[in-house]
Amino acid sequence: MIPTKKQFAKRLKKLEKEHQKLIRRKNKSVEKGYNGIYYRYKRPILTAAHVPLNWRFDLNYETNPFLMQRIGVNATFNSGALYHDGRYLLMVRVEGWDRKSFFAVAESPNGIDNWQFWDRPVTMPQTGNPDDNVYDMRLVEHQDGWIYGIFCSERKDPVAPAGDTSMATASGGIARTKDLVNWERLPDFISHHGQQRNLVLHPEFVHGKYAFYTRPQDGFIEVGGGGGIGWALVNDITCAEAPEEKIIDEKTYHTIKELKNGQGPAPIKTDKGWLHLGHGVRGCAAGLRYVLFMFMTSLNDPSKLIARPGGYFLAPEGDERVGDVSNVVFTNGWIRNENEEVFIYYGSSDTRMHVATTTVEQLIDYCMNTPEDGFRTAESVKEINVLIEKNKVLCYNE
Ligand code: M1P
Repeated sequence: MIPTKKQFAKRLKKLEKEHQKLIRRKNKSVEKGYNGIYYRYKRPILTAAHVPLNWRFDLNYETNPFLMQRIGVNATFNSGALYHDGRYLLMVRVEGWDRKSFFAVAESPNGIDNWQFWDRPVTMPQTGNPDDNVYDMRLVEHQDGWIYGIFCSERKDPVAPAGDTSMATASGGIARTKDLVNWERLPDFISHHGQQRNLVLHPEFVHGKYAFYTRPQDGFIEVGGGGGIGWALVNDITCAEAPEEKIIDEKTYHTIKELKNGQGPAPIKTDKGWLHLGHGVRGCAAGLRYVLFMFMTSLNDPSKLIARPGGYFLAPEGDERVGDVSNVVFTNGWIRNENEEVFIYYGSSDTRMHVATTTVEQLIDYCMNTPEDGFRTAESVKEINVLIEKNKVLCYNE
């Protein structure tokens, strides 16, 4: 039976009420399990259900009496971030039921909760070679005055044999804007070292050039001989071509980045050096495991590592471990505000978004004072013994 207009109106009211309740819900940091490095939060900050109702439902009784969802949203994850004029903004990767990802801006008054999407998703101009899919945008306010969006542009591989419906290529898409609404698309990044995912623009000129963190890879999934996080200087961003890519953070046997690693958001500048956050991937019987890790580079030379804390910084926990691609945390956005607080935005299992909060001071301390990976069990045990010895001489009187 076709619902009456009255029933339709009642259902719509209920939907709107639930949606508003979800958006307005407060989030709280979790004290339990605090590690002194950052706070996690009780709830995800963005889910598919946060996406505006008028992007998904035809709200007209005449054309949609069953109030069916006409366009489905599957996930909201891997978001770029920008702190602009005191506003906390995320460039969210929204994935539809049709598997296509697109970008949409969500804004929060405090960086933690009350995230609300802007009126429309981003309409990204195309190059002469249209994207089949786009995702994982890094937002960077560059010294040149533009806000850049650097993202992965995925296309069907033109050399895929007939009948192969999965071979794809990944390239670094580049676009710029002043307001996150109107975008100028620039040609894709040209690499001479294979495909590119996890391309990130450094926010300042280096030797008068644009500098990029790259991730050369032999294929769409496998990095192969690609090696790790690369560094490339580019003369002109309107036709970005990197003649050379130097690996600055290599993937390494028996570490959290044994199979691959990638720069997360653009690094944060501090008086002690540049703070970097990235993701590392290792294989195990359950498949690939994605975790976050940190390092620091020199202020004078952002391609030179000055601190390499060993192990992971943040790994999937509890519900974060389960989703469309389980056992994954991934980051491409963080914000440092005027109080030197840092908001780390991360996606879990390619499904939803979370935040963790800390400070610049804590992140520097973490990077400078966490032992490096010794690459062998004996070295790890040695570090624990060093700590036990150090703690022996302590005596806290109440
Ligand atoms: O599915 C896990 C992640 O896989 C890719 O990252 P990487 O290229 O390092 O393997 C990306 O597609 C990322 O979006 C995704 O979260």
